[in-house]
Amino acid sequence: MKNSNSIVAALIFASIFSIDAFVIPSQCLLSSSIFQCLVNPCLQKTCSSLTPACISNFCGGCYFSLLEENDSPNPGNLGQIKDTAPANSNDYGRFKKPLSIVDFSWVSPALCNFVTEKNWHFISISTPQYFIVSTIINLNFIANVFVYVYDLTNGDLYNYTTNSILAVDIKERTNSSISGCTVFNRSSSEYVSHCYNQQENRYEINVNVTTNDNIQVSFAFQINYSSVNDQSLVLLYPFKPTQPAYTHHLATQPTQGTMKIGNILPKSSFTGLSTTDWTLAYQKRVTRWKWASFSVQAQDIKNGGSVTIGINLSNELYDDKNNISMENTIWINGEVYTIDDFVNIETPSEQFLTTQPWYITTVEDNPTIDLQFQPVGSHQEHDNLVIVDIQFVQAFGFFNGTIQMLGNTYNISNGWGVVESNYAKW
Ligand SMILES: *[C@@H]1O[C@H](CO)[C@@H](O)[C@H](O)[C@H]1NC(C)=O
Ligand SMILES: *[C@@H]1O[C@H](CO)[C@@H](O)[C@H](O)[C@H]1NC(C)=O
Ligand SMILES: *[C@@H]1O[C@H](CO)[C@@H](O)[C@H](O)[C@H]1NC(C)=O
Ligand SMILES: *[C@@H]1O[C@H](CO)[C@@H](O)[C@H](O)[C@H]1NC(C)=O
Ligand SMILES: *[C@@H]1O[C@H](CO)[C@@H](O)[C@H](O)[C@H]1NC(C)=O
Ligand SMILES: *[C@@H]1O[C@H](CO)[C@@H](O)[C@H](O)[C@H]1NC(C)=O
Ligand SMILES: *[C@@H]1O[C@H](CO)[C@@H](O)[C@H](O)[C@H]1NC(C)=O
Ligand SMILES: *[C@@H]1O[C@H](CO)[C@@H](O)[C@H](O)[C@H]1NC(C)=O
Ligand SMILES: CC(=O)N[C@H]1CO[C@H](CO)[C@@H](O)[C@@H]1O
Repeated sequence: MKNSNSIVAALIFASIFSIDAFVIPSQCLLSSSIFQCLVNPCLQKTCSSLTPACISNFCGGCYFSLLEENDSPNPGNLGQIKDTAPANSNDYGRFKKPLSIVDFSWVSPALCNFVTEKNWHFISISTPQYFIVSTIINLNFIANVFVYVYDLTNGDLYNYTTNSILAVDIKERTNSSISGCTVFNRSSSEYVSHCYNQQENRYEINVNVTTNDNIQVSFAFQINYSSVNDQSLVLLYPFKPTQPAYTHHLATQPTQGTMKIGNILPKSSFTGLSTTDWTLAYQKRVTRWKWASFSVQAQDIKNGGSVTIGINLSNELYDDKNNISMENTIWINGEVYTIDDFVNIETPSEQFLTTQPWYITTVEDNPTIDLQFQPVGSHQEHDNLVIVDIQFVQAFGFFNGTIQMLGNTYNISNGWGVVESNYAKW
């Protein structure tokens, strides 16, 4: 993203909220230049309940600190996963069913939520030949969209990535993961649309984009998912009592659709397994996380036969006070299980994140996880912008190893998925 764009975004953003005239800071510790802001980017006046530590900072740019600088302590364990949906949008806990409307207006007025809510919709589809990712991240003041398609048979990668200042190209926003659409639409040949069709019980993913190498990629996939019959992980997690995050994860859901890649692949049909994540969260000032996910057909070593296995394992972001992630989840033949033990995600050193193996292991048994992830490619965003500092690395590749659980041992061999290592300062 270009810096000038973000400055424009910061200025428009500040003026939308009709903020006070700015104050020249008394000192600039980190930067030699004082940036000439037209308005005070600090939102203290407008959203005081949410911005206890709002600081205007003009050192090198129009900075504004939306939320507290200090990390608050992690909450206690959120308890057993419940078979139901949350009762409402502040019923913190873990659930197998999603909410039909995620409504954070109890936290603060919509105007304040506009700048602090982050909506993230990630979808991955693995077919025998292709590994496909489609993601829409909407921060309201900016949106980031990326799509990539990796051909497992020859290593070709089709990559599309873009930003939309003030999210002007986000034409529809959902209230939940099980209704309506999130639509990025710049033109009839540049759109990414993620919808949930309640009549048909499926997600409908429609994409038409031109890759960085000028190849037109279009696909339409349906991901079967019944919010009544299928099990998912829904986590309503308090960063603080008044700073919620809602996230709805699915893995191993069957998917089918068609894809066309320029002159390379005529429109063809595919079936596969998918992994999805729909998140609406209040941004913390600083977030870090590590994450691993896949959906695969695995082999049951003891009993023979094949089972579907999905994982969503993370570290740091949604931890409880014992550093156990509240969203560590495993799906075995569609049944969801939470993992209430520490899962170690051991990354290679920074410069080898996207080339060398990652190791994912548990210390306790049941499950005993012993997985190795070999990166093959990556999607990276390194933005050090006026308003945000994002170091985002999503590597895709294959997992192999074993998972022992409930007396069975499952062999994961060449299971395609992704890992992430992130640092973001908003
Ligand atoms: C979201 O929820 C609000 C309040 O319940 C409602 O007014 C609005 O129409 C919903 N929007 C969508 C896109 O469903
Ligand atoms: C994108 O917008 C155009 C016109 O603005 C419309 O014709 C088209 O149907 C939209 N596509 C999607 C996928 O929403
Ligand atoms: C995608 O965009 C291209 C280029 O404009 C167009 O030819 C094609 O019909 C579009 N495909 C779909 C499925 O909308
Ligand atoms: C998804 O559901 C539809 C309708 O029930 C079914 O016809 C289709 O085979 C399912 N797809 C997969 C990949 O299981
Ligand atoms: C949790 O992790 C932090 C940071 O690594 C560490 O300082 C703390 O001691 C850990 N707490 C527990 C209960 O293990
Ligand atoms: C796609 O291209 C963007 C911009 O060049 C880059 O930041 C990103 O890492 C690429 N993604 C993949 C999967 O290669
Ligand atoms: C798992 O991957 C590693 C590294 O890519 C490889 O050395 C090992 O042989 C693989 N194991 C299996 C069972 O495929
Ligand atoms: C797991 O499956 C792979 C591929 O089928 C095989 O090479 C490997 O020996 C199996 N590992 C175990 C522990 O059975
Ligand atoms: C697919 C999926 O479930 N992904 C989520 C798992 O956990 C990480 C870490 O918080 C989320 O960022 C993923 O989106």
